[in-house]
Amino acid sequence: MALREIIILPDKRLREISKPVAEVTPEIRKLADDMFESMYDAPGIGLAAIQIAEPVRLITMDIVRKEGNGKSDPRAFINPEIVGASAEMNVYEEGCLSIPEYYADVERPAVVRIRYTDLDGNVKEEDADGLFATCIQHEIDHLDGVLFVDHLSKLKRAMVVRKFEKAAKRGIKYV
Ligand code: K1U
Ligand code: ZN
Repeated sequence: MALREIIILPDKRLREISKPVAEVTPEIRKLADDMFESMYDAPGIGLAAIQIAEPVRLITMDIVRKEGNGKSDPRAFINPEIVGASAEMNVYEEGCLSIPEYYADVERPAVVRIRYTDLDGNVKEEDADGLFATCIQHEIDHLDGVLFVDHLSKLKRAMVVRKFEKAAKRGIKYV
């Protein structure tokens, strides 16, 4: 396993559309291991491969760790797709490891049905609700070059992007 650097706004690679994984190879499993290590270290509850500059459709997640009760449920999603969404919406205050120290309310479908391949190569389908629904939608957005600030008003998004552009020019590093 290796700790990898998480890329930060305004890095243009965050806007790339990630490529599907053709086969679950040892390289993909190694990438997932690196992502788990980097996600736990950050710390975060989710990570898309593009956040460590790997433009492939792979996500890691552990929403159980958030409770801080010593339990964990590491999960990996390969080529995840949303195949259904509820009309009911939910608002959650989101954060992003690629936009450090900025949080904002985002409205998304409360329940989504997802299809994905697991690390054993099995195609699976399941319903996601609560934080799982929020997090999987946030991470799938990353695979399509979309950031949670894109769901905010133009003014709010412009303010955040400008702040991070200025910080990058001044060489300010978020650790
Ligand atoms: O994709 C990412 O940038 C990770 C992001 C996932 C996410 C959080 C909240 C709503 C939607 C998606 C994070 O993990 S931000 C950090 C965070 O939420 C957290 C960190 C430590 C403990 C608990 C939560
Ligand atoms: Zn994010």
